Amino acid sequence: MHTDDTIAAIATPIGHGGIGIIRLSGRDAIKIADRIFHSPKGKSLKKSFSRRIFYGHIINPENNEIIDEVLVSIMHAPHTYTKEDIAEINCHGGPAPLRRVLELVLKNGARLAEPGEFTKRAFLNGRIDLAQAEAVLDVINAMTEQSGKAAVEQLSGGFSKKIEALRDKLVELTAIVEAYIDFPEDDTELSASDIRKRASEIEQELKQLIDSSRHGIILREGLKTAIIGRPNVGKSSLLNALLERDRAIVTDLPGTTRDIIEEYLDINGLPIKIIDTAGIRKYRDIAEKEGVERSLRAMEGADLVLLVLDGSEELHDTDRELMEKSNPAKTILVINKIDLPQKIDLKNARQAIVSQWFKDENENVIPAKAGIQTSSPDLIGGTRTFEHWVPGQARNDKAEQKIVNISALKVTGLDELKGTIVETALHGKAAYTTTIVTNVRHVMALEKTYASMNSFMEGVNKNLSPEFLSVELRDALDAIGEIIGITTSEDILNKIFSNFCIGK
Ligand SMILES: Nc1nc2c(ncn2[C@@H]2O[C@H](COP(=O)(O)OP(=O)(O)OP(=O)(O)O)[C@@H](O)[C@H]2O)c(=O)[nH]1
Ligand SMILES: [Mg+2]
Repeated sequence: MHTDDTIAAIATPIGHGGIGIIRLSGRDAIKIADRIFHSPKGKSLKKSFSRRIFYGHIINPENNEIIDEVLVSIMHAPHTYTKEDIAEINCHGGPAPLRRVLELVLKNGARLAEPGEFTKRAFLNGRIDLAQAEAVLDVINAMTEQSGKAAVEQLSGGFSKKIEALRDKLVELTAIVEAYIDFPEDDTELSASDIRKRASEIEQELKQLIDSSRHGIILREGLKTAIIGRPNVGKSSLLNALLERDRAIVTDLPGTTRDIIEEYLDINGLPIKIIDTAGIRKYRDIAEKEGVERSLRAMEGADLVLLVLDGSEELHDTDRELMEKSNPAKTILVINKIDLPQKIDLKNARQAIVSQWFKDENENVIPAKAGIQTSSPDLIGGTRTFEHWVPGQARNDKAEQKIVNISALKVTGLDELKGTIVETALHGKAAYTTTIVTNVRHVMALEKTYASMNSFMEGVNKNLSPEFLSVELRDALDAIGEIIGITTSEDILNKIFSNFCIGK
C-alpha cells in the first residue's frame, strides 16, 4: 500500500476566488511541475532548495500556450504534509485555469488523487496517526469556535496521547497477566489485588472518555433540533428570534411554512442545527400532506424537539397528540405568545402524558406501556398502530418534562430557552473542558474496550485462568488500537478517507 507515485488534485473549493491551488505529492511532484513551469529568469524548480516560492507561468509544453500566471511552492520530503515531495501551484481561482493546469499536470505524469489521499499518505508515512488524520476533516468542517478547538486538540495529537497512555497501561497489564502464562512455575504469583487496581484504573479512564462523548459528538456533528407544533403557534417566529434575523416567512395565516428550513446556530459554543417545520394538522392538499410528513420525520430524527404550543389558546387535540408522541427526555415544551392573555392549561395534559414515560434502570426514558408510538409518521387522521412494545422494565419514577415560556414576537424568554437547550443536550452535565471524544467511531471503539475490560474483571473475580484473561485483554488492546490506527482494517481506513474531499 505504500506508494509514492505522484498524485495531484485541485486543493481549493470549486468556484471563483482570488487564488486556487493545484497540489502535487510524490516522487516526481517537483519534476512534473518543472516540466510545465517557466520562470522569467529561467530558474529551475528541480534545483531549488526546499520551501521556496517561484513566480512564473504555466505553459503547455506541446504548443507553448500560456495557461496561467502562477506562484509555485516547492517543499522537499520529508518535512511536508505527506512526508513526500510536494509542489503547490497557486493559479488564479477560477474553474477554467484550475482545470487546465490540472489536465497538464496529469498529462505530464501525475495521477488524479483519490478523496483524502494526501492525508492518507500523511498517515501511512507515519506523520500523523489515524485520529489526527480524522481531525483534519473536523477542523475543516468545524461549526463553532468550540468545535474547532476540540478538532485542533485532536489534530495536534492531544487526544491521541491520552489514548496511547491508556493503551500503554493496558499493555503493561497484559504483560503481567501473560508473564504468568509463560512462567507459571516462577514466583510471579498472580496478585489479584494489583491486577484489579490496574484494571479499574483503566476502566475509570475509559468511562470518563465515553462520558465526554455526548458533548463531543454534538460539537462535531451539531445537535439536530426540530421546531414542531400546530400551524400558527409561532414556530417560524421562534426560528427567526433564535437566529436574530428574518430567515423564515411569518404570516398570521396557518400553514405558512410548507417545507423544512434548516439553519445553524451557535448556543454557548454548541453547534445547533435548527429545523423549522410545517405546522402539523389534517392536510388539505398533496403539498401540505408531504409537508406534514416531513415535519413528523424531522421530529423523529431530531436529537431535541422544541414542541411549540400557543399559550393564548386552549390546548388543542393535535397539541395533546404531539405531546404524547414526544419523548420527554428529548423534548422541551415551549409555550409561546406569553405577551397575550393566557388560556392554556397544561396541568391535566402533562399529568396524563408524563405518566406514559418512565426511566429504565439505565436512566433511559422509555414508554411505560405499549400503545405509545415512538416511530410512526401517521399521526394525523390515520389509525394508530402499536408497533413498539416495551416490556415492563420501567422504574416507577416519572420522566421530567421541561417547560419554557416565551414570546417569539417580543423576544422574551429566549435566554432561558437557550439555557434549557444546552442543559437538555448535555443531560444536565457541565460542558467538558478536558479531552473530549468527538467521533462516533472512537466512542464505539472505547465502548468495545470497556466491555472487554468488564469481562476481564469478571474473569478475575471468578479466578479464571490467565490464558482466558489474556484473551479479553488482547480484545481490549485491539479495540483501543483502532482509534489511532494501530489495529485498523483496510476497509475502515478506506471508509474514513473516502469521506474527505479530493485535494485534502
Ligand atoms: N402575540 C404574539 N404573536 C406571535 C408570537 N409569535 C408568533 N406570533 C404570531 O403568530 C402568527 C404565526 O406565526 P408563525 O411564526 O408564522 O407561525 P408558525 O408556527 O410558523 O406557522 P405555520 O408555518 O403556519 O405552521 C404570526 O402572525 C406571528 O406574528 C408571540 O410571541 N406573540
Ligand atoms: Mg412557519
